[in-house]
Amino acid sequence: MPVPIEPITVADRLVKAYKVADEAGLVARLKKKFSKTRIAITGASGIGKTVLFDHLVGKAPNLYYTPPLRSTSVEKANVPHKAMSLVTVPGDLLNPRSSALRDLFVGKDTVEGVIHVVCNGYIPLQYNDTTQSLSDQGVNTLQEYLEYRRRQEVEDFADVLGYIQRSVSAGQGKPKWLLIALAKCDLYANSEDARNHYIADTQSDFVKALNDFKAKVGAGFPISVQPVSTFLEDFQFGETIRPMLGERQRNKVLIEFLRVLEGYAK
Ligand SMILES: Nc1nc2c(ncn2[C@@H]2O[C@H](COP(=O)(O)OP(=O)(O)OP(=O)(O)O)[C@@H](O)[C@H]2O)c(=O)[nH]1
Ligand SMILES: [Mg+2]
Repeated sequence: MPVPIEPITVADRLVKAYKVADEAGLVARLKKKFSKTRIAITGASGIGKTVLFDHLVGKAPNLYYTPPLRSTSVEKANVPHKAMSLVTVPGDLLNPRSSALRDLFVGKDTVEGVIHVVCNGYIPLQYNDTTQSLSDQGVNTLQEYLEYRRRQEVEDFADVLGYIQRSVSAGQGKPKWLLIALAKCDLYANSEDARNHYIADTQSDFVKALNDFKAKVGAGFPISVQPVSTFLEDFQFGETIRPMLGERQRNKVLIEFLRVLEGYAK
């Protein structure tokens, strides 16, 4: 008597094909290729997050690239050909910022890593600034303006570090690293003052905030500081500061930044 042959359905074939691919390691390789490391870009308003984001996700540079207006919501995109997806947190101290920070730093959807942007105070005048309001706060010269903005940068930095630290302490294992971007470095590349403020001077408010954070999350938490430059534009406050990098040097700095970022995203 002939043995009955079991009919093989399409579904059976697919299951079999999946099993073969899985055993050969192909499924794991494909998953790795298409799963992106999610990274938040944080920092105060006007610090350069969206312009950096646009350069990393391939929206810029192009001939017609112009810097965006103040962001009012998060921006999300993948970095082409890299296993990374980026999300910016609008810097303005209003609703979109706090809800974005909550979404990105609390719960199981917490980001893997953080790019925190600072720019040595080279934040353009904001919509609510007037000469009078600045003068009332003792801000009249460029030096006073930069110091005033750097104080705001530190406040914002300490706030974001608080989010990271609470998330790490909650035991989620995320974020896993922090990359501090010294953005617009074309405007202050040789500045001893900037070097001291961000790196060397343990008395600077910035370094103090970072040391406080390190003491809380432990020495093993990876942190690095990397200069970056994107849009070569003059900065004006009383006097004009011109970018001191040419396009080729800018590209080198940007590529180096991407290389460091990629090292974390692997
Ligand atoms: N010289 C110079 N200027 C820059 C650079 N990047 C950004 N800028 C200037 O900084 C401005 C603000 O940059 P944005 O990226 O819009 O700032 P943001 O952090 O996204 O600000 P919010 O959207 O308000 O949170 C831009 O309009 C440019 O004028 C840079 O690399 N070099
Ligand atoms: Mg923006």
